[in-house]
Amino acid sequence: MPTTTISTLEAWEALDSRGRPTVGCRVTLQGGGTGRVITPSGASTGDFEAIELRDCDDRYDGYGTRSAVDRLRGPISDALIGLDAGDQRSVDAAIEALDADPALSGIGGNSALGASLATLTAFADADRSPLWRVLDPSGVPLIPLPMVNIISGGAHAGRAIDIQDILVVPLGSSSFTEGIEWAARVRAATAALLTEQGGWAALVADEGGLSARLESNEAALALVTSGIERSGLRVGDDVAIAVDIAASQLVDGAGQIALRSEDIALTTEEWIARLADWVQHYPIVSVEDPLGDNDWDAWRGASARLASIQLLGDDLFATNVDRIEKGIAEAIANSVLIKPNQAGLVTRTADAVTTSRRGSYATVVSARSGDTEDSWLADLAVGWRAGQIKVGSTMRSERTSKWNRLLEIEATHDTQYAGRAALALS
Ligand code: 2PG
Ligand code: MG
Repeated sequence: MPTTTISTLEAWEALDSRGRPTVGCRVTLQGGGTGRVITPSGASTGDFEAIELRDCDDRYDGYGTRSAVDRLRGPISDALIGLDAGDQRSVDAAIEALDADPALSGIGGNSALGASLATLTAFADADRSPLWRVLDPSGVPLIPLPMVNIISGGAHAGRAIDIQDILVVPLGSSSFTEGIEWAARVRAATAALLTEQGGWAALVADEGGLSARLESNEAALALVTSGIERSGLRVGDDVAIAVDIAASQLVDGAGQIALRSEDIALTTEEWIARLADWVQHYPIVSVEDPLGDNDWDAWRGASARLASIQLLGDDLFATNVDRIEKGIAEAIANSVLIKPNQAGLVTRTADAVTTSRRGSYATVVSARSGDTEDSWLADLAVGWRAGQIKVGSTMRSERTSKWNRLLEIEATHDTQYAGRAALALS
């Protein structure tokens, strides 16, 4: 029996960074290797992602995960014990075989990801290799370009503004270490501007970004642009802006985009025109989920109109190979957000990265708004050579654990920095 045979699987209810229950899982191998993970959880979840199992009872407002933990201790454990952790595809196939629903609603996407990732990290432990090295056995480690949250709205900040995330991309930086310092500098400058504007409480949102009630969505874009200026960095050359509209949260009953903080609803054509106008006036290089996750026609229109910048599908693609293949075939968007818990399994996530790359679509590995102190996401981004990573802001430990892991890898290895070239810009 190889020393990497799975011998035990343990599971427990843990808490995520929003204080909601999630799933902890530890896998131990015959030779003593162990892997332990706590899974993340989103707030602006799309319709096409793997489904989390929740207890829907009196505890934790219904968010309890005892049922997910039971699946891990019972059927998932029974299916995995005796399998080789070095054969991730067979491990994931054994988890998939327990559920007739591809969205994993029976065993839970949260339980499935916990077991799948704990297996991968246990194998890396047994191999005495960093996790990224197991995924990229021979390459010079490619450190991703960060996308860093500055202002939050939407479901992450009490809907203070409608746009969910306004982020910065330090595209002129020559290393990750420099890029993250630039992003922190812009965050501090933007916070100082908010304070000076008077009366605004710069609250910390779910992902560590600033939150404030501004007069409009555009005012938030103007504020971050001023923050870049104030930080002494060159607007657009050193640091540019990315936005995540998370539009699935904004689509109203008539299929329009409702900007509730401004009390208006726009047709998708009017909305795309407005976005194109913002791209002209602000240093925006990346727009994520500008439209609802089922409105392929409107996405087609946006793909033509916003072709020069990175158009990123998150809820649209849901880290799902079939949806990414459809997007590539129809030239919809040009880049893919990669979230392991949208897919529910390591191999599904890895296949989403491979499919995107085959279609020349850029990839951005992403944390969730409810995340954990784990840092494996940083290793996945390096190991899969994703090129870009989005983790939230430069504060709150569930965010800095990922940045810190990238700082560590860059400081202790000969690395290559993905930098500006990772962006899907034409
Ligand atoms: C997103 C993520 C991370 P959530 O929409 O990209 O910012 O948010 O985890 O709430 O889906
Ligand atoms: Mg998103």
